[in-house]
Amino acid sequence: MPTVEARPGPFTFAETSTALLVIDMQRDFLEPGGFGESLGNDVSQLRRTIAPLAAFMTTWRAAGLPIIHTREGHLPDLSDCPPAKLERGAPSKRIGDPGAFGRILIRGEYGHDIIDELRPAPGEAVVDKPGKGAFYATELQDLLEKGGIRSLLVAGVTTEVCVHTTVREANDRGYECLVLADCVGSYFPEFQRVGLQMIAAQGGIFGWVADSTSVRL
Ligand code: TIU
Repeated sequence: MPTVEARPGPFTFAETSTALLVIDMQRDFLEPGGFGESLGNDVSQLRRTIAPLAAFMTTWRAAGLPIIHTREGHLPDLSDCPPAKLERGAPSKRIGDPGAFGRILIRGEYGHDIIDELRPAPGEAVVDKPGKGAFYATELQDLLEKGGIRSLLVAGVTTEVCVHTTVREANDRGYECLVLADCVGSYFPEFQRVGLQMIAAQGGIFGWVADSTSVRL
C-alpha cells in the first residue's frame, strides 16, 4: 500500500480501492471566453495545473487504476439550474447564454466538455453534476460503491469551490481524500493557498494535501 508524505501527516491508500477524481477540467473554466472568464476571472491561474495533472493521469493509467472525471453543467432547458446561479455573471454572459464555445455550461456544448489535454480515456467514467459538489444529484456515490472505492485522490478546479465542496462531501461519506496541491487550481492565488491550508488544518479536518510528485505507485 503506497504511503504519501502529506500534510498534516502520512496518507496511506490501497491501490485496489482508490480512484483519481478529476473535477471540472472543462473549457468553460479553463479557456479564455468561457464561463470562468465571464465571471471576471483570470483563467491563466488554472492552466498551471494542466501539465502536472496530465503527467499524473498518465502514471495512474499506466498502473491500471481508475479515473473518474466530473463536469459542471446544466440541461439545455436550464430546469436544473437554481435562479440565483443563473443570475450570476455579466449580462449576456450567463449560464445558458451563447459564448465562444457554445451555450455557457450547457451539457453537450463544446465549452462544457473537458479540455483536450485531459480527455477521458475510453471506459473512464464522466459524471455530470449540476452543483459544485460531485455527489449532489449525481451517480457518483453509486459508482464508488460498485467499484469498491474507499479513498480518493482529488484534482481539478477550482480549489475553494468545486474541489472543496466535493472533498467535504466525500469526507462526510467516509471517503479518505488526498488533494493533489499541484493539480488543483483557483483563480485567486490567496484562495489556493488558504484553501489547501483549510483542508489539512486541525489534524486534517477533512482531508490530506500533497503534490502529485509525492505519490509513488
Ligand atoms: N467559479 C468557480 O470558482 N468555480 C466554479 O464555478 N465551478 C467549479 O469550481 N468547478
